[in-house]
Amino acid sequence: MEFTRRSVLQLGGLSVLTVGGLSVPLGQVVADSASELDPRLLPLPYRRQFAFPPVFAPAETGEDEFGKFATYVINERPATAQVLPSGQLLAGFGYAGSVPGPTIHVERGTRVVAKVRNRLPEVHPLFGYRFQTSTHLHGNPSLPEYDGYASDVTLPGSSKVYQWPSENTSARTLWYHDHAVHHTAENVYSGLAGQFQVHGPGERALLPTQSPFDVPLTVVDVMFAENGDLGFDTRSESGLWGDVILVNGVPWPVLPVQRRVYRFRMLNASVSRSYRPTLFPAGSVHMVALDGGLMPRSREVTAWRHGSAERYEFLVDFAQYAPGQRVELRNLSNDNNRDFDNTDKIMAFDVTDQPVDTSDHTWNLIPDTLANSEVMTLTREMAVVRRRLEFKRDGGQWTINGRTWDDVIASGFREVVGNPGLGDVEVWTYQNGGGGWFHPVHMHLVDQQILSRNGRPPFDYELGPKDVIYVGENESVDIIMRFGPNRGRYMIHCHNLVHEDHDMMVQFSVGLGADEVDPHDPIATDPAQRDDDGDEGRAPDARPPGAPPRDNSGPGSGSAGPGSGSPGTGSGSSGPGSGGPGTGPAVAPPKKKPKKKKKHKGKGPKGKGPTGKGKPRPPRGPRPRG
Ligand SMILES: [Cu+2]
Repeated sequence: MEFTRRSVLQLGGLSVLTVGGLSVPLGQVVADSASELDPRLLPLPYRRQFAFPPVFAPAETGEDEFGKFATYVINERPATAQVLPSGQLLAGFGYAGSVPGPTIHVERGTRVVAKVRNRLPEVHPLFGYRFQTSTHLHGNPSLPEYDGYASDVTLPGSSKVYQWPSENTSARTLWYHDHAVHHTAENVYSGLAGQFQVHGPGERALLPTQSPFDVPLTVVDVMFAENGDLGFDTRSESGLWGDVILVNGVPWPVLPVQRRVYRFRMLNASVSRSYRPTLFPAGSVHMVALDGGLMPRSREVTAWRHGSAERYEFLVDFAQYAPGQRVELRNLSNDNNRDFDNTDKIMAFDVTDQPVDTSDHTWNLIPDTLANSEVMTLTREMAVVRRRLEFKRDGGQWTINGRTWDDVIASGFREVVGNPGLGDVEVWTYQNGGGGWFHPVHMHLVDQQILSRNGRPPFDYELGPKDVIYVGENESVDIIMRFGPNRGRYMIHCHNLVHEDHDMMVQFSVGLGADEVDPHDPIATDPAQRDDDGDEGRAPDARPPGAPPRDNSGPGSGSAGPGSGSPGTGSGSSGPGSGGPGTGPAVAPPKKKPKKKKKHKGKGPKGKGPTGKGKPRPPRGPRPRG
C-alpha cells in the first residue's frame, strides 16, 4: 500500500478545514470524527478488556565491579494491533514488535545497557521518509551521546548501544520513545514508545508496585484512513487530533478492579492532544508522583491538565464503590484541543466483589507525606541566572526565541539558548504569547520545579518534580532547576511532536565553555554501528564503553532471563483483562551467543568510530569529567 504525502494530509475527515494552508487554529471544535473510515467501522468505548503491556525481559542481569546491570536488546520492528472491531489489524512499528513497547522495570542504581536495533523498513511505508530512529529515555539524566539527540540517528540495518545508568534517577515512571530529527511525530505515532519504570524502596513502602495493582496507562489518540490504516493529518503542522483513544493499544478499555487502592501511571504519549482526566461519577484521585517521581506530599484532585509526555501517577480507592459499579475515567479536555464524539472518555473500571488481600499493606494506604527531592527544595534566591524562552509560531515555523532545530543544525550543532554552569541553579521563564496553542515544554537532563504560573502558585497537582511543563495559551511559567549531573548539550523542545518536528526545538549546554571541545559530543562520541547479527540480535556488552573486557569466569557475572530482581518482571500479562491485543508473553530475551571479545565497531553510518577507543575509561557516572 502506498501513500503519497498529499493523500496522507487529506486523510482527516475535517481536512476541508485545512485547505488553503490555514495557519490560525479553530480552537475547540466538536465533530463526529477525524477518521475517514466509515464511522460504523470505528471502535466504540468500553467494548474491550484492558490490556497490560508485556514486560520486557532483560537479555542479561548481574553485577560487576561497576555495579548492578541489566542489558536489553530492543528490536524496532513492524507490529500490529487489533483496534478495529472488524478484526482488521492496524499496521504499526514498535519496540520488540509491541505497541506500546514492553514495560522495562529497573531497580534504582541498576545500569541499563540497551542495544536498540533498527529493523524497520528503509522507508516508512505509510509516510514515506527514510525510517531512521533515535531513542530517548525520557526522564533519565543520560550522557548526551545516549540521550536520543535528534540528529544522532540510527539507520535501518544499524544499531546503537545506549548507556542508561539510573543511580541519579529516583523511582519514577520514565518512558523510552523515538526522537529522530523531523519525524518524531510519525515515529512515536507509529508505536515507538513504552514505559520504563525505576523502582526504589521509598515508593514500595508507600505505593502499590505489583501487578495488577500498579497499572501503566499509556494513552494516545489515533485516526483512521479510509482503508483502515493509520491516518495522519497534522492540520497544517499544528497538531494531530485523533478521534479514537487507545490505552495500552486498546480503544477505551474496561479494567475489572477489586475494592482496594490502585496506582495508575498515566503517560500521555499522544502526538498533540492534552487531556483533563476526571472520574465519573464525580470523585477524586490522590496524585502521588509526577514526571520526576514522588511528590513531597499527595494531593487530592478532581481533574488535572495532562499534556503530551507528562506522567501523572495517582491512587484511586475503589473500596468506596459498590461491587458491580462502573467508574469511568473521562476527559474534560482543555483549550486548544479538537474534540470528537468519544474523546471525552478514556477508559472505565468495573468494580468487582473479588476478595481483597489485606495482608498487602498498600491495599488501603493513601499516604499523605511522600518524599522530598532536591529540586523541590530549590528557591528563587538560589538562582544565579534568569533566562526567558518565548514559544511562538512565526511565518509557519514553530520557534523558541525565534530559533529552530534547523538553525542548530546550520550552526554545526553549536548554537545554544543557554549555557548554565555545572551545578548552577537557574530560573527560566517559558512564555506562550497566544495564537491558539498550548506547548508542553520538555527540558532534557534535569528535573524541574514549577515556581509560578502567570505570577500565581502552580496547580496543586503540579507540586512535585517535573520534566515537561504545560504552557497554556497566554501563560508565562517560571521554573527552577539545578543543571547536572552531566556536562554537554541537551535538547529543549515542545512535546507537541508536530511542533517539535517543525521545528520548535533548540539546545542548551551545561558546563561547556564557548570554544571548548565537547568530550560528550552527542553525535560523534558513540554513533550507531552497522548490525548484521540477524533478526534477534546479540546482547550488548554490559561493561561501560572503553572498559577492559570482562573475565567471564569472574564472580558475580550475570544471570540471564526474566524474573531476576525486577519487580513485576514476568507478571505483566497476569492481570485482569490481559490477553487482549498488544499483550502477550513477556518478550523473550534473544538467544545467548558466546561473547565477542572485541566490540563490534567499524564503519557506522557516519563512518566514525567512538572516541577513546581501546582506552580504559571509568564507568559513566554522575561526576563530570574532562
Ligand atoms: Cu508546541
